[in-house]
Amino acid sequence: MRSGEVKRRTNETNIAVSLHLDGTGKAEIASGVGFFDHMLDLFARHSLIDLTVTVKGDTQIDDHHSVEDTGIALGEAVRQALGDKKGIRRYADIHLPMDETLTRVAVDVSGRPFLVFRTEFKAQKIGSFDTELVREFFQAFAMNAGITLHVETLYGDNAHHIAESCFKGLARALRQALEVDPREGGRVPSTKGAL
Ligand SMILES: [Mn+2]
Repeated sequence: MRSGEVKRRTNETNIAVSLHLDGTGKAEIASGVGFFDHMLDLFARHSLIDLTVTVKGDTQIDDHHSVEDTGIALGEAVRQALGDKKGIRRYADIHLPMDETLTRVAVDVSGRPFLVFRTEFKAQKIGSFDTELVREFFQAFAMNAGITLHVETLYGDNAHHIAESCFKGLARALRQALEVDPREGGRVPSTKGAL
């Protein structure tokens, strides 16, 4: 079973993340941030990762620390679950439409953290959620999962749709890239022999 478990505590947040990569998308999410719960829930559903996230954060300030630190912990848990990355597909990309919005997500599960994030929001808030936190989450996740992650929203208007297309696109791309490819025969998918 490819599993990861991370507990992360600072003066700003107290986070527990546990996941099974080869799950069915079962989610138990309590991040303390309503819109972010919605994003993590659909991330689990579309990646088929079983995911439990519990966050106690300083949301009396704002949602920044809770969202960023959850990205860190979730990334660490994915990296832990992947181990030596033997047999995985490694690369995947997807175009994820949501009504008027289209977002492209490409990943390389490379061990080399990098984020390209070309998504702009026309609104600063979705309810009480700051749209700029979407980028903060993707940055923290990519750095700590050790993946190269490119996100580009090609077009779109509605901020809720744009955020959702990014999270669903990440989920669907990871679902492919993290999958074990039987043709790899358990080898590390790199000519270097290590990722
Ligand atoms: Mn929604």
